[in-house]
Amino acid sequence: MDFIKIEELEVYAGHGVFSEETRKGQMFYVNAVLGTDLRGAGLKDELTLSTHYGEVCHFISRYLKEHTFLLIEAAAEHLAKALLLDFPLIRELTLEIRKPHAPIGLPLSSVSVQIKRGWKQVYLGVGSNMGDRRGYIDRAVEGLKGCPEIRNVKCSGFITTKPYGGVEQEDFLNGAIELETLLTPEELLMFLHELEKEAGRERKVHWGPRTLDLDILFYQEYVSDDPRLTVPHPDMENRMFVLVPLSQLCPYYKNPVTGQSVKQMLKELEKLKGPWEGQERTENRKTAGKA
Ligand code: A4P
Ligand code: MG
Repeated sequence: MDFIKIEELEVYAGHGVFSEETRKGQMFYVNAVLGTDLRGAGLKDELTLSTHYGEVCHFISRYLKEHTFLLIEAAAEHLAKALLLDFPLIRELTLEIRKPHAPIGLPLSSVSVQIKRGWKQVYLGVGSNMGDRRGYIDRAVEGLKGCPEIRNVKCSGFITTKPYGGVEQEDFLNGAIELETLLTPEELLMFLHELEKEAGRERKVHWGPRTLDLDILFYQEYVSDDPRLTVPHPDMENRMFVLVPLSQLCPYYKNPVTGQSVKQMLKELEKLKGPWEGQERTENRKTAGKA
């Protein structure tokens, strides 16, 4: 990752918990480190391949003057999101807002907040085994694409699979989805639950039939063993219905816990269960949903 650094940008604005602060305003100083790829712009000497730091500075200044926040925490959070949404080549940023004249009634050289935010690479597993399976999945994909804090949504092919886990039920349609998001893992899970709810998902039987199931398989390098959100998905190495579509999207992506790539996991599983080809068919996108 390369960086563009903006140091001590002065902005006169009105953020603070005291009415005096919003009325009179005061000077704020902004530091920003923009994580991006500068190779193309560097080689070609071409501004359109980079992020115009002048535009970023004017954006920051305008944003902090046009909005009013009680807390510099909120100013930083909202400004970081706005920058990441408006300047697509910025993958991550560290943003500091400094307030040297904070009215705390004591001598103080400065107070500041610093946050780091960015687009995270995520892989989801998706499955359905009730009703119009492909329709439920397609609507979920549209739902993901419609979320402003999600971008670059890409789907694997979809495959028909026998139910895994011992519950007698209809065959599944399974796939994998790649996306980038500004949502935290917990926020993303909540959003996925909303999409499942919109698909009329009812939670009656664990591992039972469902109109739509969306699981977080990988969330960049994030690792959590909390049962409410276990990431990477703990059982993926035993699931053909996860590894086959996932290997279409990211064969060399490594599980941050085991260090095994998706391709290696699939190879190990195929050693145990036999090769995927010939067990169940890879579903053609045109016929998907009609089964
Ligand atoms: N949860 C924890 N970690 C995660 C995560 N990484 N992603 C929690 C999503 N959710 C996660 O899930 C139960 C709880 O798991 C959630 O509330 C969440 O907080 P659920 O979706 O309500 O219930 P579930 O899906 O029945 O349970 P579970 O354990 O998530 O099952 P799986 O792993 O989703 O497996 N066979 C085939 N062929 N194809 C399938 O798609 N799916 C399952 C369900 C079983 N057999 C299958 C398939
Ligand atoms: Mg689930």
